[in-house]
Amino acid sequence: MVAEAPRARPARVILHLDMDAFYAAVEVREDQALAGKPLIIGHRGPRGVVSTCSYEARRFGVRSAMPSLTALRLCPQAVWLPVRMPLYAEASRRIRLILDDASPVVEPLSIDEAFLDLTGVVADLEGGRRVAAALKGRIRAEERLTASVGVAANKFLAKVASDLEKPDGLVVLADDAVPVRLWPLPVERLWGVGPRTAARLRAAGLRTIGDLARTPTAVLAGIVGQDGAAHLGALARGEDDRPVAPHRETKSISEERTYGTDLTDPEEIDRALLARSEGVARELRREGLAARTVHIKVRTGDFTTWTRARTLPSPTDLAEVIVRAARELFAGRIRLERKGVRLLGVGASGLEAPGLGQSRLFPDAAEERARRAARAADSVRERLGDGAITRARLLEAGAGRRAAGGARERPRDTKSARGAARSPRALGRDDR
Ligand code: TTP
Ligand code: MG
Repeated sequence: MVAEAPRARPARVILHLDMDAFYAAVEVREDQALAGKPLIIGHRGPRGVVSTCSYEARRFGVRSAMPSLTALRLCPQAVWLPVRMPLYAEASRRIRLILDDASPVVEPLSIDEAFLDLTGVVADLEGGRRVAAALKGRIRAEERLTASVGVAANKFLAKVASDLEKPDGLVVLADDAVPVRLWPLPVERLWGVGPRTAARLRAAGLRTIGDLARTPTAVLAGIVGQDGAAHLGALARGEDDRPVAPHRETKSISEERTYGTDLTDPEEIDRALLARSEGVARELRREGLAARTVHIKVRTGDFTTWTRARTLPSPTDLAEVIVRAARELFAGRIRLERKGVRLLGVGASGLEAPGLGQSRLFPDAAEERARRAARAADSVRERLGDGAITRARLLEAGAGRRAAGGARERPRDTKSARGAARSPRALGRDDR
């Protein structure tokens, strides 16, 4: 018998797909009269923000998350439309079915983007290119929408590649093209580099990814610390071994926090209930979901843990509604006696996607206004960042989802009920 030679890990083929001007493109599909026009999706009022806009509007400098007033000034002739989430969620679901046909390993990142692992489906990056072209073709034919796709040996490079020739792009980024295509890009394009890190790097004269790749790790460590230097150095060299984590259906969304000092002041407890409810509501909106059931979890100073749940008359994604239920549960169903609150959590389950078989999920005008305001606030927070929110997913118990290159830390005091959910905020932001 001949001993088997140790085998190197096979090269991977990873595909990243991101729809072009997604909400705007869906609206154009619904009304061809909008084609070719500068189109802005968002609330036009004084406190509104732009969700997205057509590429025609981008020529005037309009961008996602921009205050609507700025967009109005930059492009007064633009057509404005409100966000119609059920429509986009439905398109997203159908695109997802197309992606599922191409690979058994699909990781959706947001409503309009996903990673596919094609290792084992195709032999090499050129095989990946063929799959990419076929996917774009099907999405164009069946959905009348365009997507931009990147193919590379890892998630980071695939994501960079999909963005290089947007819209309607298809870029295969081989490792040997990293110096030409990756290195000229600004450091902000790296996962984990936010405005603060970018400013620190800039102050050290490091502006491009190439600047980082050429800087010895020891020098980089002096600027961003040991871990940061290892992480950023690897990405700058085009290395990233995070796996594509296939989608698991979200069963519940929850946020809980443990306090260093037990909470005793009723007002403080109420603020905590509100903050957790807001986090959960925001995450529901981000996922395009609404919840039928609200849970609270309370651990007192003596480690007694209480969980209580209540079903709502109709599903919601609004903090006002969630906190009302959480307050009622807390006031009516928990006996604190004189003990303080050590841990407080709010959760939502019985999740449904609005618009998928549910025709009048949000029939109320006042609620719709509240939702619009909440979404506007979401966009602002998206820019400024916020605390982590955790999700418990089906099949997730025990499956650590922390991605290898994920850089961001979950706040120590926030965790998921099942202990294995990731922080979607960290992924969402780092992935941009
Ligand atoms: P993106 O993929 O970031 O943007 P996009 O698809 O509109 O444009 P492109 O990818 O071609 O650059 O986001 C997908 C959708 O998410 C977008 O159509 C609207 C929504 N969105 C917001 O509502 N607010 C935001 O701040 C961002 C960035 C996106
Ligand atoms: Mg997009």
